[in-house]
Amino acid sequence: MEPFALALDLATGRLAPHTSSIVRRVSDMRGMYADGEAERQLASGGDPVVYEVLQYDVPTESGQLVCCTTVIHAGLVGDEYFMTKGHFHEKRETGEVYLGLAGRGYLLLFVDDRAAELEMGPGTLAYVPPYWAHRTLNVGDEPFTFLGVYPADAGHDYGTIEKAGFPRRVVREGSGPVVVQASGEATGAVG
Ligand code: M6P
Ligand code: ZN
Repeated sequence: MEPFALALDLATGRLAPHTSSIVRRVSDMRGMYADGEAERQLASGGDPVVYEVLQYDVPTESGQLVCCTTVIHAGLVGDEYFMTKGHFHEKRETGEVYLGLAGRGYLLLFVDDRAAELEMGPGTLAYVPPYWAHRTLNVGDEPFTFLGVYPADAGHDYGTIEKAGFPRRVVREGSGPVVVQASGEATGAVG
């Protein structure tokens, strides 16, 4: 791998050039939102884009670092904010760093019976320790964008989240976000 420099637009999260991208719509996230009926209606209606990931690929080997940006659009499925699928790393002992670029978001994390949520905005540097599952979401009216850096051989384990879900959700109550237990019980107002 040769050294390289990319242009990162701090306002939009656009990375140029990028060599791969992911676009996830509501229909790509079946079963992940609490309100299944709202999810089905959105998916069979306009099926909006929930988030996009732009990445400059490097070899998937120990020592390499992936740099990617994520743009989560503003929106709700029922009362739950647009969010990423969320994942553990297949190599559980690898961590990740996020840097908030624009918009307002949350980072949800959990490991075993511990859960955490971190508010994110422009300039927030958030650390995902090894072993913790992580999911981000947009609680604002504008796109929430952030840079992520993680070991290229970390791998994404989505299956565990698809089966077990996250222990906490972030929903809109009135005009702002509230963190609730996945069962629906409030843990206290935030933001
Ligand atoms: C961040 C990083 C990426 C991840 C993306 C979307 O940019 O953690 O590795 O792919 O968010 O999250 P997910 O893979 O959970 O859909
Ligand atoms: Zn990750």
